[in-house]
Amino acid sequence: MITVTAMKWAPPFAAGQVRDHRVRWILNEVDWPYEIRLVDAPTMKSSGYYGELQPFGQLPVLQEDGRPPIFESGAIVLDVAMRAGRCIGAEGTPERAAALQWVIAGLNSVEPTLFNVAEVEYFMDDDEARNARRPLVVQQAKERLAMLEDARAGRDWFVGDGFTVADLMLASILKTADRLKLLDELPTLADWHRAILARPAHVKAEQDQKAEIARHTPTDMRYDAVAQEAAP
Ligand SMILES: N[C@@H](CCC(=O)N[C@@H](CS)C(=O)NCC(=O)O)C(=O)O
Repeated sequence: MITVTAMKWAPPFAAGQVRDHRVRWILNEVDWPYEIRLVDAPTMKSSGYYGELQPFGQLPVLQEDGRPPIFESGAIVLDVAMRAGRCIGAEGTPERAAALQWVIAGLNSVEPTLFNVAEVEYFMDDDEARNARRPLVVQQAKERLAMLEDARAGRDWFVGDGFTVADLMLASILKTADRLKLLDELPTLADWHRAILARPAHVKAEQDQKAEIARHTPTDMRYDAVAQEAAP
């Protein structure tokens, strides 16, 4: 049986976007059954977790009987797709290379620009510093998204004639852009995004994650226990 770690609770802006949704999504696409292991903050920061499952004390991690655990949402998505032989083009083909390329491009060239904006909007307390940084990071993110849309060139899929992990990863990453209103000036990219997210495999992944988060509260994450441990 496959088990995927997920958070007991996440803040409202993150519900549906915590990265285990990518893993649930690809598992739903390839129709592999899995269970969710909900974890709290002290568990993620425990030596048993970062020592054996995820060296940075984060999630998601995919555990499977008879195999070493695997972390990094991108790596897990690629591993599942390759082993299932679905959504990733055949081994050795240009489609496989292009699918890998777009997954890495999403994680390495698109997502960081969106995080810069997210940091400004969600995590900076100093209003003056926030207002000073905002124009630059918003402009950089918008430029990168416009280039992404140019590269898609009106096609329904980033690779070949059907859905691949390239579409999955880019659509997953663009959830942050959508939430930050960065797709408003790119209506055709926004249309593509909506169409990819309407896939039943994604709808179920997102609904399941949101439902688990809604069943819990910040207290269930036990952040206080982590703070106590870290105190001098
Ligand atoms: N590059 C990693 C990032 C993992 C990550 O940032 N996970 C977040 C949830 S989306 C997390 O575990 N946050 C809790 C923490 O860092 O303590 C991946 O894609 O798997």
